[in-house]
Amino acid sequence: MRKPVALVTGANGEIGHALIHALAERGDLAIVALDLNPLPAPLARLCAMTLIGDMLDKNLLERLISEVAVREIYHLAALLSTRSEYTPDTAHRVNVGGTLELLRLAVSQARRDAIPVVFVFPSSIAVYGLPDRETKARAGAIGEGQFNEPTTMYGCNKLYCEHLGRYFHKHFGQLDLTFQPSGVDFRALRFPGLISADSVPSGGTSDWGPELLHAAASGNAYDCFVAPDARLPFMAMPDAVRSILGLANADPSRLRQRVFNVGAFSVSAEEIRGRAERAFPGARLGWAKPGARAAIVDSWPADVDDRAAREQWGWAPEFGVDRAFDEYLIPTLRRRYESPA
Ligand code: AKB
Repeated sequence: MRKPVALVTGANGEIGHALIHALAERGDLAIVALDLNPLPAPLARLCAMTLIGDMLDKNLLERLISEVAVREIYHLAALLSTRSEYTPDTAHRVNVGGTLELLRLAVSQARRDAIPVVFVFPSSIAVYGLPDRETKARAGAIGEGQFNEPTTMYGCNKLYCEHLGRYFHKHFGQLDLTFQPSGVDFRALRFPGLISADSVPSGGTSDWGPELLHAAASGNAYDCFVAPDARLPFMAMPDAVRSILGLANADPSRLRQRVFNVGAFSVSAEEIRGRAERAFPGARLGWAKPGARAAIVDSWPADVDDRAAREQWGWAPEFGVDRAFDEYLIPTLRRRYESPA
């Protein structure tokens, strides 16, 4: 009998690390981690199997479902927005090609055992494209159906993969006109910028939030690449992981859509800087001249309307802005940089 598992791609990223801990704590499925790079040993010990390789490698994926029964897929692997602008072809290949391979794997797996596979896809506020700062200021918290005109390759990739997921959720291969269900239970979250006290992201455009905070805590100088009044929705990493598992575990009969905004709090760069300076006096924080990355931030919403997630699967963040900074980020960063591991 093949062991039932949860597959985590991009396991070595910031969400991957936090999610593996949470899945291990949940404890109902063994974990298979897939990444291009080896996991740190303590994390690898929480997994039944760690695969070092490329999700575009068909042989690797075929071998995987011959050895284990994949019941849940957390497809975290992606090139983030700034990195994708430097290498758009690679971004498309990895972000879209990788998702397509994983969706195919989910169909094969579901058909093989006649058991649905839950496919959780972290999408992003990058799917939105607001035309200018004035519209952004006026729009406030925007709903899933608004401004779906991404300005970045990454945003296009995420929006298209949401559509792919919806397509696979319904059926796969409709030319025979039988509309056989694919067995893929696709569920996506549109994440705001994420802030972890344990890691600094790389390659993203919302990175100014976490970069500024980590720099202040570690005593490094930092010039923020967005204007002081630039505003984004953000979420603390523990809430991000809770939202992933909340959606994965949601009662399918209550879900009326496949893609959900998830929000926590909305802050400006000036507000994050103020909080960082109060917590870490002597922090050396300044402003760089806003450039292309700032323009991307200007095209993303200031806040998201997540009523659908709240109503359909009970989403509620535990960390509003005060709690996120005062009870999670600042104390954890203090411990981390005062006594480095
Ligand atoms: C990025 O900045 O690319 C990501 C995102 C908002 O999806 N953090």
